[in-house]
This record gives sequence, C-alpha cells and structure tokens, in this order.
Amino acid sequence: MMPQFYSRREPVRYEGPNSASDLAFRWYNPDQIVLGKPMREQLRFAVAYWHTLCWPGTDPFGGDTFQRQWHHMADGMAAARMKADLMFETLDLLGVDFFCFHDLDIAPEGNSLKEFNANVSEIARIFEKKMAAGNKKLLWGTANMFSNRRFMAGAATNPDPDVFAYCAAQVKHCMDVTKDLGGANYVMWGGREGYETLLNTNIGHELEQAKRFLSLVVEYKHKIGFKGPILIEPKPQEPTKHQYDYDVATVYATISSLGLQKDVKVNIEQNHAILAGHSFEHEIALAAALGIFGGIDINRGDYQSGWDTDQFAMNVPEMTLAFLEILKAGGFTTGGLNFDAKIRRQSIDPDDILHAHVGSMDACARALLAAAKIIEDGKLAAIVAERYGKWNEPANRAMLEGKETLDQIAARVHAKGLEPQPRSGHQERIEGLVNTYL
Ligand code: XUL
Ligand code: CO
Repeated sequence: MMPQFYSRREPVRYEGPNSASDLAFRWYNPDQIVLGKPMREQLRFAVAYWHTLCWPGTDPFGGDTFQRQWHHMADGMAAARMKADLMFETLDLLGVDFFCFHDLDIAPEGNSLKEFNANVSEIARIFEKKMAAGNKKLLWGTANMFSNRRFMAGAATNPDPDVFAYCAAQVKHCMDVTKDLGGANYVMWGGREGYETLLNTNIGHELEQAKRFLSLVVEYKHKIGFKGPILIEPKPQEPTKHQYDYDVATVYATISSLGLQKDVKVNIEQNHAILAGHSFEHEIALAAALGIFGGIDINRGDYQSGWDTDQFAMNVPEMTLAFLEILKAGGFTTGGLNFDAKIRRQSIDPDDILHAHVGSMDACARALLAAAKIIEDGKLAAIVAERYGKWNEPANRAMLEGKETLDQIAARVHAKGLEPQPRSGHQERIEGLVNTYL
C-alpha cells in the first residue's frame, strides 16, 4: 500500500469565480450547460498517463527531480499497479471522466513482446474494474514505438522490415486492449517516423511504409469492429529532425491519398502546431474544413523555445480562439481534450499535479464560455457571412459549381466590364469585438 500521495482525499469542487480556496474550480462547472451540452461533455477532459505518472522530472542536463516511489521499485508490475491506483485517484480528485495511455506507460516491457503484452493486459484488467466502479472512460490508447532503442531509426518507417513487423504486432495488441476497454479513439503519433539525415534515408520508401502501416491499422480496426476513429497526431520535428506527419495539411495528404477520410482523423496538439509554424486555431480550423477534426492535446509551447515544452495551457485569450474553432466545427464527437502537459521539473509537490490540471481546466472553461458567447451573439459569424455573401448570387455560385468554363467566365467579365471593388477586412474592428467577450 502506498502512503497518501496527494494532500487531500476530497474531490476538488466548483466554488465559483469568487472562491478564496487554494484549490477549487472557479469556472469549470461540469453540469453547467454551454451551447446545449454540459461543460463536461463539451470539454471531455482526459488525464495523460505519461506526463502525470511516468515522467520523473528529467531533462537532458539533469535527473529525476520528482523522486516518486514507483520509479524506484524493483518490481515493475507492483509499480504499474501503484500507478494505476494513482491514475484513478487523480481522476476522482479532479472529477475528470477520461484518461489516455501508451502501452509502455501502464506496464513494463519485460523480456519479450509476449511478456509485454501479458503485462499490458494484466493492468488493463485492473483498469476495467476501476473504470466500471468509478464511471471512468478511456479517451484513447496508443503504442509507444519511440522509447526503446529498437525504434531509434523509426517504427513503421524503419529501414529494417523486422521493426515494421514488430510494430504491427505491438499495435495489434494495443488496439485489442483499447477496444476491450471501450476506448473512444485509437491514436498514432509518429514518434520517430521521420529522419535525422536525408543522406541515409530513402524518403519515398519510408513514406510507402507509413502508408502501408496506416492501411493495415485501418483494416484491423474494421476486422475487430473498433468503432472509434484512428487519430493521427501531427508534429513537425522532435525527436527526429523531420517528422513525416508534419502538420494537418501533410497528414490530410496521406489520409486522402489512401481514401481513408472516414476512418482516420487528427488529434491536434497546441505545442506541435506552433512548432510547425502555425497557430493552434489554424490547425483546428483546417482540420475541420477538411473534415478530419478528431480531438486535441491541450498544452502550451514556449514561444522562445524550439522544442516541445508541453506546459499546462493557461492563456485564456489564446485558448478562446482555439475553442471558437472547435465549437464552429460542432464540438467534439469521439475526440476530447487530453492534457498532454507536464508540470515543470521544479514543481515537485504531488499537489502541483492537481493545481496544474485545475488551473488549466478553469482556463479551458473560461475559453469555452467566451467562445460560446461569440457564437451565441452571432456578430462575428455575421461579419464573415457578409464578407462571403456575394458567392450566394447564382452567377457566382455557378463558377464554384463548375457550371462555367474559364473562357465563359472571361466573356462575362468583359461583357459586364467587371471591375472588382476592394472592401475593408476590418481586422482591428473584429479583434476589438473578440476582446469584448473575454
Ligand atoms: C509527443 C506527444 C505524444 C502523443 C502520444 O510530442 O504529443 O505524447 O500525444 O503519443
Ligand atoms: Co500529444
């Protein structure tokens, strides 16, 4: 039995914006209806196993700052059971409904894939009981195919076909477990699917491998009747110099070239978006426009660092723009909001984990409320609708619908003496308007 980890046993409560408590929700009120749905359904929060329970506070210059008991136990399965207890305790304290994991987060590898699979299944059976008892759900599962040295040159895109085959076996088991646990999605983040130098890389071959692997995964999803989508998580670089699933546009090219838009969507992470030179809201809006929006990994990258700092997201005005795009897209369906975020390595108190999640859940709630106000008010949508309004005129629709050829359009322009009249984009007026909702 582990000694009490957090300083409290009582779940964190909603106490409203004026609460003086050290630890309380001020904005996240799970049952409050926002745009027709309770906040808990609008937000579908998930706690990430890896950052919360697996990362010990290391960085390239220093070791374990957290000194958690389970990182220093000889019996890996006993440590895994301790982490499982703690995950469900964390979910209860935060009032979060979902969690997410990599296979390697939940159980030790042992000495063979067979042993690893058995370990993963054993912990999954523990999850099953705890999920039923606490009404908790799995947002997604995924396979860690980037930590072990066998994956140093990639997983499915490895030059060695033995690694490709090994990955198939590992993903098969992880999909089985995810399905057995009623997972809402299955995620693929291409941890080392990329290259360090083109000099030793056959990029065309590796892209073919990636596509074949994705096709195999989708075929297997249908074979076992896994209902949720496969979510690819784009990232432009880190750990490799260049990752193939660079951003939403690149992933869309892969998905659409295979005709898999119905089965494969994207899980968009804030920090990955900005590493790719985009804003978070850009990636969400693009995915929604392309019909492949799945879910998000909420976190915050540092704008001065060129790497994935995975900080807890706290910036309400910025997050409002992301939630606006999510709400415009109709909100989450199978996907949700996974806290792919880690406390800083100096935040060594166990309760820092709670403060991080509560602070970020409140920030999400405020952003959601502000975005909902923008939508309910309708002023912004009216401005945009008006900006594109002329496309509703039959002659203009005809151009879009392919009813006119280039030379027919040209003839119409000349016959009318058409001279386009520039109109203001009103950017500052709109930015000012958005600020009135915050
Ligand atoms: C890494 C990352 C992963 C995925 C799951 O940058 O975001 O944790 O979310 O593999
Ligand atoms: Co992520």
